[in-house]
Amino acid sequence: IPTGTIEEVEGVTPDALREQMLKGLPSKTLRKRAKQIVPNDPETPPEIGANSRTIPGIITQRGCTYAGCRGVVIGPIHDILHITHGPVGCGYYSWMTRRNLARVPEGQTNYMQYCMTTDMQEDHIVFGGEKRLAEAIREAYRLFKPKAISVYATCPVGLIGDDIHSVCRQAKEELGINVFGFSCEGYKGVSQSAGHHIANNGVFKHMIGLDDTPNDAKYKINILGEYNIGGDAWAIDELLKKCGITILATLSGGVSYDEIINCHQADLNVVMCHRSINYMAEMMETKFGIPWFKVNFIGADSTAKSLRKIAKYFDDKELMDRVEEVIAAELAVLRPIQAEIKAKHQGKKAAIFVGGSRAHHYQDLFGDIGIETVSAGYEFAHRDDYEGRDVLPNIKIDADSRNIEELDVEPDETRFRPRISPEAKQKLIDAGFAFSDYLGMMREMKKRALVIDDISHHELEHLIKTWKPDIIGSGIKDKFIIEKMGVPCKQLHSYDYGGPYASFAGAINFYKEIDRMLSTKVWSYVVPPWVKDRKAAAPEAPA
Ligand code: CFM
Ligand code: HCA
Repeated sequence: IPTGTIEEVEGVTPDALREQMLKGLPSKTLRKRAKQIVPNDPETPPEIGANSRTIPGIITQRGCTYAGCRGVVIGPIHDILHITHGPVGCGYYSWMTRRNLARVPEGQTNYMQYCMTTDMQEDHIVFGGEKRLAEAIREAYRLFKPKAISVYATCPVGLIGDDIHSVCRQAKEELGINVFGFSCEGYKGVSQSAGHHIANNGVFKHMIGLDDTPNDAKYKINILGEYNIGGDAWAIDELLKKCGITILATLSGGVSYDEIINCHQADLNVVMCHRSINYMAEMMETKFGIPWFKVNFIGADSTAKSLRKIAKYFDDKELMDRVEEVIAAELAVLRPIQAEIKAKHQGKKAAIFVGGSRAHHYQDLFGDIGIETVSAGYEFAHRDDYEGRDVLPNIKIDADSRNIEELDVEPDETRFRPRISPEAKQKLIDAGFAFSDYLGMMREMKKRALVIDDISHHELEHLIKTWKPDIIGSGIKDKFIIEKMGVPCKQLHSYDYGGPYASFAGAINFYKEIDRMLSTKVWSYVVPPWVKDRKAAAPEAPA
């Protein structure tokens, strides 16, 4: 639990800033937003309004269910042929817009650069699109001969009621390959989060456990919730290899279909992004007996902590020693660079608003170089990602679970194999080891830091004007608005073409990048729109 309180920033208390943000909103909107803007308490995280529908008229950064399913969780599997069933726009706008990288060996299949869609026309909306879809699957098979085809329903498909699942079942029979569909219509749920859930269920049902070939490597793990943005998964892979730990599959970054169908052979699942994949971790534990815990490879100390946790789980002296050696060698390179950059930026302040996990993880990385996060929030995470998983039983209505098919998962009697003895597990728990748990963002933020769920542009503008953060971590939808207000914005979704930022090597990249961004003179030339006397505000700016 971090010590200290954020009493005020630039002479303004968190409560006063919150008032400013809420002032003037219509009363219903105000009541709703008031629940979503809360000063933090790390000891007893306050209840926050999360995972509720954005009020129309508020400019949000959120995406849709289709984006969460096709774009985030399944899209990165590079040798599945992904077909978007719908009008051309959804396919087109999900074509390589997320930086999930893949390095595919010569001779192996990579469909990542392709964009496949049924391109529905008015005729199909009126008379139904199932035939069109069946033809598209056949055509795709004829041209590419993929191992698996995956179909994604977009909004109009749900509205007209095409049964994509029966089309997929028939195609599977006809073609003799794995074909499956996702009812991930964009309007389901309140954000991309519903799409994660639908994707997890489908991957579990149609892929996990298909290939039972044993794997006799030592220390076999899966990394869940790591999507290889900017090469993060490669950086983690390299680090774990040095320690002698084998990654069977990374769900779903830089990963192949064959790796996924065999990944239930692992001894352990570690979870990076809890929000997008906690469902999978739970289901694999129930069905196969694979335990899971949360890790974070973003930030030097967090990376070291996560490595030690994995080594401790395996309870093997040789592994523990190797992990310590690797940590020592990596830190010997990292610490001097970190210290030099920290000396320049100690005391600066950041605000971070991203997705469903990075607004938490990146606080550690900024903290490494002395930059404190005074305000943060997720776009679409749920209360457990803020307050900790222990609030789960108290959450009565989970807004998007109403629309999501739940899978009934039971232990698979023939394949269920406890990976760790109950005694060994209990010993770890007694030593403070948290399985199947996530403490959430709030317990790791300072008291009274302002936590803002699904922040709007209006609120962001007040934050910038009043608290004047030195840097903001966010995404493409607000980056240039922020920068036109004179504040550098690091995209923490796409990494602005940079990365990797995970592991020790990635942390060094990040320190240097933030140093460059904060050190350039260009920000002193930018005059925020609310300043009247532009010349006086930036006397040195080129005319
Ligand atoms: Fe998980 Fe992600 Fe994130 Fe996410 Fe995303 Fe992403 Fe993100 Mo963009 S899975 S919740 S739905 S860590 S795409 S790789 S960067 S919003 S914080
Ligand atoms: C998505 C993908 C996204 C968008 C990024 C952004 C990503 O939400 O569909 O808003 O900058 O990481 O690519 O989150």
